[in-house]
Amino acid sequence: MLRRIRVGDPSAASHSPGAIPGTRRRDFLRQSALLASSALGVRAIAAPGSVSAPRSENLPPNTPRWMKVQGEPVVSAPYGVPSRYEADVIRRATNITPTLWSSWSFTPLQDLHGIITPNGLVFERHHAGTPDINPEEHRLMVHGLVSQPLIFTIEDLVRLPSISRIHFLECSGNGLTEWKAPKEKTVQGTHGLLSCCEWTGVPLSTILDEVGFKPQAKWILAEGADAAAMSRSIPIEKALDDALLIYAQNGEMLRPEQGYPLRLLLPGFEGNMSVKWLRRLKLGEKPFMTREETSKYTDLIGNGTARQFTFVMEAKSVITFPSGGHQLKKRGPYRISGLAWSGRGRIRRVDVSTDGGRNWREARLEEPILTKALVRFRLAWNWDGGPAVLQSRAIDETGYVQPTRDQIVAVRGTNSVYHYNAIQSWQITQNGEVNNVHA
Ligand SMILES: Nc1nc2c(c(=O)[nH]1)N[C@H]1C(S)=C(S)[C@@H](COP(=O)(O)O)O[C@H]1N2
Ligand SMILES: [Mo]
Repeated sequence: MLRRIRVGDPSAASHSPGAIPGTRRRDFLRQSALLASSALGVRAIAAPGSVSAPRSENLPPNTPRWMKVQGEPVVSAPYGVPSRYEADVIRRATNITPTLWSSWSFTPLQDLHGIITPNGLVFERHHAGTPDINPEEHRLMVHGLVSQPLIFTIEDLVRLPSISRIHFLECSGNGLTEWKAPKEKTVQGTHGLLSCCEWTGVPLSTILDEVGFKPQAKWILAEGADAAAMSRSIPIEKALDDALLIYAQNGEMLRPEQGYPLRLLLPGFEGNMSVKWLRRLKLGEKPFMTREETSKYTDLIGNGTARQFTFVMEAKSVITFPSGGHQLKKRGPYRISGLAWSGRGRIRRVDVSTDGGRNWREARLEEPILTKALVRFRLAWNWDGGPAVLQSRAIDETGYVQPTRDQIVAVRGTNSVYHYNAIQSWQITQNGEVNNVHA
């Protein structure tokens, strides 16, 4: 026989020690339960007067199976992994590269909460795969226009004064498939070359002081120890400002894919300049004109010329719920949620439109709002069951406004690969499907 349970009923409270019986609490819970049921298609849990009809022996009012036996013993997983029910929350590789060595995988932004990307889900971009580096055999050499060239071990570096900072890292190729027509189905594909970690390391300025850089030194060549020997020229101003030599990520040593045992991090700059597996810094007077800044990482403009050294990732935002591939089950209240970021500093405001950009409402920005970091935004929305087009627009502290697609195409044409930061449109159809469209 089915039992009726009322929230606040002392018999129900036995399994929820925090429950406070009382009318106001009961009303609040009732409203939340009803809201949850209408917004998410979840059953109203024990809404007063309702009969709970369990579809499984583990649902209320039964005692679930997992309360009747002991669980897994401590340290069954010496290094913990997510629940097996989260097996779909994974990086996914692009299908547009011919090999998996010079390729990339995307962060599943649709499944993440808050602003931090867990280490196992940080997108990867390698030009020649991930090297297997023994930290004891790894060195950082600093030379060129310096008074004292030096070679550092990882141990040497870790002993120097370190700091931790939360910053986003975005590949300048994020969204490259979207220039001409909407292509990727999900936000993982359209925006997933993006991560945000707490990075720990030594300010590059500290190392430059150690080696005593000469006044004529204006650029630094950074070289990786992978088979691609990935190399980029870094302006000295950035090196002295907020550049970091990173050895740890979200509290543990870097993951091999992220540059173990040492990487450069240039907050707010295009991802490719944050050289992984860093082995060499050479100070010089001029940019070194490496392959990655001549043939690659330049932007063709409509008039046949190209831009070079487009370092900064301009302000951008995207709605992650609801987003491509989601299915809204019924009309009613939803909470739109998404991410905004700017390579120039803090996000000041995010606006959201549900009618393809005709009307805009200001979203709520969630703390913390950090410089050159992802910011989570949210907005309540009532879906009336009709067609809708959801968009978000970021404005950063410099006053820069994220462009519409038409605006960026007017300035840049559609022959670029990198630095696509147009407003993203998610179309909601009458059946509640969510699609990537250009609006
Ligand atoms: N040595 C080296 N550094 C590198 C790369 C590389 O292939 N080799 N890829 C770059 C590119 S294009 C990007 S976007 C970022 C990606 O960092 P992640 O793999 O940690 O996400 O690393 C950059 N640093
Ligand atoms: Mo990149």
